[in-house]
Amino acid sequence: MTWKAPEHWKRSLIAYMVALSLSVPWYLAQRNERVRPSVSGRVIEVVDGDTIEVSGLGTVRFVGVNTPEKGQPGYQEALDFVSKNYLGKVVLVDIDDESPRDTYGRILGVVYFNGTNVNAQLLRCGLAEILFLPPSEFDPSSWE
Ligand SMILES: [Ca+2]
Ligand SMILES: [Ca+2]
Repeated sequence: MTWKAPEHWKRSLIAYMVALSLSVPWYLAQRNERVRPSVSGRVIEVVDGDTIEVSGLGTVRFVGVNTPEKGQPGYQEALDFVSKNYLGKVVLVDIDDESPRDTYGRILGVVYFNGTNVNAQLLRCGLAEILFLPPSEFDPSSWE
């Protein structure tokens, strides 16, 4: 004796499958728009030691660190370092999920080049100091 599901069960199962197949891509698209884990682009301008312009993305501020401002000691060194090593290169930006942009509208993120965390590299080279502004996805104290 074989058991057969009633016809209305089958219909509701199909309706459920259809709803699921429609909602999953929608959910992923929503999630993607909100989080956008990492975006790649070319460094088209180095604004200063901790701020770059990335094609297709905009102005990116290296999160978790700060390099000296114009007129302060170390400003030129940080600017030259970033220009020499990353200008024209394609980088991957991991946008800060907790604070995607700062108050100036700049994207906050960790910049990677060939797998190297550039934010951490600036710290290690003594060109930047930690600047931790919560909430942030990243903990710069774990980079050194
Ligand atoms: Ca992220
Ligand atoms: Ca700075």
